[in-house]
Amino acid sequence: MVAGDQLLATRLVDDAISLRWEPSFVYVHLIGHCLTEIGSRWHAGELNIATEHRATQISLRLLSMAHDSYLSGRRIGRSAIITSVEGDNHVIGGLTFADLLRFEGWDVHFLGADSPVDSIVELVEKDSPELVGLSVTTEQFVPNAVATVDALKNLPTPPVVVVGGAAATSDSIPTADFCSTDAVEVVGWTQAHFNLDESSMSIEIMLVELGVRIQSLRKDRGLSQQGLAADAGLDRSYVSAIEHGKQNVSFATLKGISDALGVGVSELISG
Ligand code: B12
Repeated sequence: MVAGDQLLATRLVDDAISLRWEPSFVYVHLIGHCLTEIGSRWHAGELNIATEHRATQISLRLLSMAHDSYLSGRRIGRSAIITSVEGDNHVIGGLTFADLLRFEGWDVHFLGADSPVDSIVELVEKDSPELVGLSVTTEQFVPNAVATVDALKNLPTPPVVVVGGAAATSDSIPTADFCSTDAVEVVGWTQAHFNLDESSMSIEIMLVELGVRIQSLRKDRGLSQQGLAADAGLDRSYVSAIEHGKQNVSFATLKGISDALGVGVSELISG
């Protein structure tokens, strides 16, 4: 990224995705870490602003690629609005949290950088998301984070508000429901807060997840839907419906599919 070699950076991230690294690892420890390091070198006067800008643009491309690869179509029927606070132009931390939530099945509206307090409040009133995530990276914008949280908490039906980013601390933003500099920690907190563990998953969501797993295993083996259907003794359109989570399946069907894919039934169910 420092050398501006977008092709090589793309190949590395592509490899990480093919090896099925956890999305949080690719977002935070690979791409995010590079940016943090580049920031330190810029601060130390070793890199100029143009080099840092170029790295940021490469990161945005890499994140978009990772987003498209990891998104599964899983939906849990919860919605969130994520944005950086008024004045703050750093978007990548907020985008990281937004995408990690999307991978958990949240319906996420990401607004990007520098959203004025009033406009955030207006949108929240209109869309009524269950969760609002605010990003604040530089300390000078902490008062704007506080003002946004306070305005949201004064709404008749206030959303849950989490604040993240390098300048987010519970001491400076006491009215937020949760503050952390670590997006993965906030995803965990959110899932627990909304009781979104496996046992609360609806059958509908479980079928979507099952379909995604079957499709991914089938593709790994270079099989077409027709090929899998033939091996499992099923109709192609039936396999298509299962892969899209639109078909409840019997144990016998699951066994047929797992045999055809060469995996155990338990692997199909729990991933
Ligand atoms: C890229 C960058 C920029 C770009 C941003 C472009 C863009 N489109 O995002 C630009 C050029 C605009 C920029 C501007 C400035 N920047 Co700048 N920037 C950076 C840099 C190099 C990378 C930031 C980044 O994306 N990091 C990677 C992400 C993944 O990390 P993160 O933001 O910390 O996010 C993680 C968590 O904090 C958390 N998180 C973040 N947001 C949220 C939100 C929610 C809801 C949740 C749950 C979690 C969460 O999740 C992420 C993963 O865990 C950092 C260096 C650094 N150490 O981070 C400096 C840095 C943040 N910038 C800094 C500074 C000083 C500035 C400027 C003031 C410089 C200037 N004099 O003009 C301006 C401020 C402009 C403004 N009005 O905001 C300082 C901040 C120092 C401080 N503590 O106040 C840093 C640390 C550089 C440094 N070493 O001095 N910057």
